[in-house]
Amino acid sequence: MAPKKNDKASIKKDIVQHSVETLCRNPYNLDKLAVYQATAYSVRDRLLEDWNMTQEAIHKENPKRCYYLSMEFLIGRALDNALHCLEVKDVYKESVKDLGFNLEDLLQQERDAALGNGGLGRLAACYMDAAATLDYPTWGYGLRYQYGIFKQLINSDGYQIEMPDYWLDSNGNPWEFPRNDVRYEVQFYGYVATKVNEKGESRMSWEGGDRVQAMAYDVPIPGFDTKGCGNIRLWASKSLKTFDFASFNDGDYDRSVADQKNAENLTSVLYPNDNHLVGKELRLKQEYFFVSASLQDIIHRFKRSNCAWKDFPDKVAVQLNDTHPTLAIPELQRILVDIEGLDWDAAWDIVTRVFAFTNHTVLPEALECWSVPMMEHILPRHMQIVYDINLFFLQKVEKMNSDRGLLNRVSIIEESNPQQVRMAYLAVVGSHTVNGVAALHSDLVKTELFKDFVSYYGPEKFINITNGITPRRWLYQANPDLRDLITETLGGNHWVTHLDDLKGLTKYADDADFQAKWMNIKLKNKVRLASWIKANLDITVDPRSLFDIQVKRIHEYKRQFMNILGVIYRYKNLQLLSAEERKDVTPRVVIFGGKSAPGYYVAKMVIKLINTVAQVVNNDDSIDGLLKVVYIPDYNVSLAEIIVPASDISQHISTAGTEAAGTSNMKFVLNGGLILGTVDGANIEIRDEIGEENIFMFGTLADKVADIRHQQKYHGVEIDPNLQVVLQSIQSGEFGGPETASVFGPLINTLTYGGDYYLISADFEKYLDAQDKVDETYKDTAAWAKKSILCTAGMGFFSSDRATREYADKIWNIKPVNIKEAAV
Ligand code: 6GP
Repeated sequence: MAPKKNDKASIKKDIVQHSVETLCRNPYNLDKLAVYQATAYSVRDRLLEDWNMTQEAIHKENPKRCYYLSMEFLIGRALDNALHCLEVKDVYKESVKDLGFNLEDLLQQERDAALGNGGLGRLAACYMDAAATLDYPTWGYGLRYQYGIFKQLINSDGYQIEMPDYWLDSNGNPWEFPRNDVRYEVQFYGYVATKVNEKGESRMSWEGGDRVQAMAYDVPIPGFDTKGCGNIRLWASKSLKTFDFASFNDGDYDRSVADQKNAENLTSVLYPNDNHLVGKELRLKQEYFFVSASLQDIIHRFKRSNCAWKDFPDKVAVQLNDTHPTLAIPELQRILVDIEGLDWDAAWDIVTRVFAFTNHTVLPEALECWSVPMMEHILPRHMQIVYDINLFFLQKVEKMNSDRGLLNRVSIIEESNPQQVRMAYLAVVGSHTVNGVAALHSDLVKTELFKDFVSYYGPEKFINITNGITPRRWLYQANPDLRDLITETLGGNHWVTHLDDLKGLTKYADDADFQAKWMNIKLKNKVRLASWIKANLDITVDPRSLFDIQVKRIHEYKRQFMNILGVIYRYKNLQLLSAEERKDVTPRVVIFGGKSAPGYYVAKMVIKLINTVAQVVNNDDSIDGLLKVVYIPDYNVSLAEIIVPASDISQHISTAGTEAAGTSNMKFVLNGGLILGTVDGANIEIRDEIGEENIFMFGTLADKVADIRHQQKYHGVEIDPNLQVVLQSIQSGEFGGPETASVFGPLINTLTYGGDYYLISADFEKYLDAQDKVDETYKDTAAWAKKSILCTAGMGFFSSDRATREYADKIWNIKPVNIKEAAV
């Protein structure tokens, strides 16, 4: 087939052709949605050429490959990204213009692929972008949820309301290729029997139970400045029986389709919890369905390469994105021993050379445990295998150290009632390498979370790979004016794939002309966000105010509560100032965004408080517009692309030791936004890279947190006096009246009776001081501009290209494929 041509006439012809032939539309009756879709199909055709070439190149070279197993991929929109990667955005803009449409309008028609909750899922998407850009033979595997993360509405009372996100609506999804021919069976329930094989050996066999089918959908992931195109293979569950004729003939119409519905329900919805486990049976089934289908596919591909099992670890690396895919460990062991007939030790040697595990949190409520009776019921053979893995592991530990306490502590089975399988321990025992996602976090992984395992295995097994973000989406695409200025200043766009080049901006940090251009772009981005806020929320904000942003999942540990308490403090202070004093105040717009897990009561109350405060502050004319509070509903990847470039300050204020890394911190700084943050997660490394004079840091250090909690337990919480004033103003009904005030009682109690676990009171004064410093610094525009430029200049390290390379070199042991040469 002749390759697609990228001149305007060909592109227009392709779009019209898709409108008529794919979408069945009359060319004289096209709306934006139809033209978006036709455009998307035409871009997909172009991607497909690269996709095929890449897969062929990998197939020919047959290198070691890496598979990134993740229950979540928070991809966002695809069209704009693909246009940039294929370097056809300008010609497409012209082409759709000729057809009577504006490309930017068309881009807004696309629904986000929101198959993830937050940081973990977005990180997976950034790594797939980098792997494609760097030509690594890496595929992602995930689930094709029909409903992504819920849509968040804020009702008139300020509460979060959840609506289903049926992103695969009747319009179809141009960004996936259904693979009707790639299907596997996945088994659940049943029992374990002993069977004698042809060689007369007796083997365990998993029998009976239910079966569903997994069908593949491939999502192409374009690389930048390469012909390479990566892939995420998502599994959808299908019924093996399409229709039960017996029931149909008996008149039982519901039952005749029930099987199909039940099977398809399995991958219907993403669990909406971030950093929190909800131990539902359906979730466990999703996890097993996912790893079973993925491993069958990986093994199928491996077998085509005619290698022996002993070579499996030289051909295959599997990265477990947190514990969610950990069942892959007992599943591969089961396949090798029960089906392929390897002996236990040989199989276990292979397993432990294939898997590596990334931990993304030390929060106890997020650590996955599954009850043994539930596992026994759904996966009877896997439960036996987990017991055996544990037994052999504990025997080895005992040889080294027979301390009973130690054996209990490292056991994969927790002796609770009922017993639980500790998935993180299973992941550690079954992997060759375990990594944390920022320096401090990886340290805590070694010294706290897995400390007993470190003393058994030695420290080398536990490494750090600091997270990274893709500069393609998060600067090149989201901030076109800054992109152009950087490209012009550095003399080309080499920096997009070599982010360390940004260092070259350092020498312009003091240049007044450059500063003016730089700050003008920031202002333009703030105007863009202000217009969005006006159009969508009918709130007027002045783009010359300081934009102070905190957007991320709502979680107690992230302390949005502290932020809004600080806003109340600011508001009360403003009320006290004279007209003269007000002249000296830096006007602020405080912007929040983020979803709470539907069942997370305290987080939902924080959302309610923010909205209640916003209502009062925004309608109080007496403060001369010096403070505005905005809650942006339904925060998602596409909104982030508008919000991130518009920040002056963003807040990353988790209690020290709780945020594993954070990745939005990197996005903001990359776009010249300063950070107000705690000494936590990747904030620390960002400080080291950009210089401590360019970041506002405050708060209790991680190694002091436990002491303070201990003190509070015995002596109670001493509430900071400024905080006391703020709490009283809430309790007195200043926000929403006395009835609303009582609604906030339980939230306020988390600071007092609950023991202020997240140290809001302990950090409050330092937080306010840091905020004062921000206000002061912002008054000196040149000093601020310099800091902003140095922020961007220092961010080279945080490219997902660097992070992905580290995974490839230190864990996966894979090399890039030469796509052009191998394809000829
Ligand atoms: C998140 C961490 O909370 C965040 O700090 C980190 O940047 C991100 O992972 C990527 O590494 N963790 C999760 O989203 C999660 O659910 C189980 O962890």
